[in-house]
Amino acid sequence: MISIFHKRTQLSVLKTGKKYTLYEIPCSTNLLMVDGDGITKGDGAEEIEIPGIGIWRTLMSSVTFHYLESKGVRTHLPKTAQDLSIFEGINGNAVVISECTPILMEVVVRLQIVEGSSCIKRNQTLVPGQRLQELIVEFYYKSDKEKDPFLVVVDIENGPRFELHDAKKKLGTGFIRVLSLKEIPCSREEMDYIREQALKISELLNNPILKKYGELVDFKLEFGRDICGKIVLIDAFTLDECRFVCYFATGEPMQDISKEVFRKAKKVTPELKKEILGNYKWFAEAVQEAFATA
Ligand code: AIR
Ligand code: ASP
Repeated sequence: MISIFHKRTQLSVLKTGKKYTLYEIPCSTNLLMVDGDGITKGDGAEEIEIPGIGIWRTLMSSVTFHYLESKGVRTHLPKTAQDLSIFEGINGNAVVISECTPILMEVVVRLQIVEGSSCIKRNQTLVPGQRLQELIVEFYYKSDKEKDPFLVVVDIENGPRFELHDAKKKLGTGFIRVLSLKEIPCSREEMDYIREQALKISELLNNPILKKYGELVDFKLEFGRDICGKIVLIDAFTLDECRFVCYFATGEPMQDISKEVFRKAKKVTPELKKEILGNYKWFAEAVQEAFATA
């Protein structure tokens, strides 16, 4: 873990996640979110480090979050611009965020179905290559040890029941358990609001400049509650959270340049790390062109 200083005071760590470390900022309710260059797969089962990837992820995510904010999406970004030069020990791999309580749910939006999409395993009427007229929005319960199960809300007489199902089994055959009252991530109404926000974000991300470079296939979002209890977009938007199939000027077949490259790799080699780093740099620059002035 990196030591970070603000006016000679070492920042204390609030939380360490798989990818980010959150540091407390003295005399502030904001936090510093630092990307530590790790990349994981299999719900944290395998982790490698790619030095420099954090800078590209931070760039693509912060440009996207600023763009979404400017279009009316509430995010974890603080209301006033933050000066990162007051911190020592970071180098383009950190953002200041306002403190939020995460909602333990992953929200996936699908614009297309491709080979490897988990929804094919649950719904065999979906086929790879399919472009969706009506986008699919799905919810998953955030639990590494249960492998982020699929969250299904069933309306029963005395209110909604939140069921967990194995995300990789045909629906109806992979029931795991029902969430207890205190585990329920948010209300039915909040889920509807989150779905609406996810669709709005999808429309904003499907931007003509980005489309020049390739196609956004699907992406994952996370939400949290700010100190006023309002639901805001949190976490990040990077190639770790989406599939993006890029076009090549050379006419080569289209290729998914997202974290899928790491997920599918059988062996980690220096060449693989270089390829992944190159993909992330390329995407950060494309995102910057698409969103920085939009
Ligand atoms: N995702 C889901 N959990 C974690 C992440 N990052 C993202 C994947 C993919 C989308 O959600 O990166 O872009 C759908 O994944 P899947 O495996 O459900 O088809
Ligand atoms: N479940 C996430 C992913 O596949 C993170 C991880 O695997 O650790 O991207």
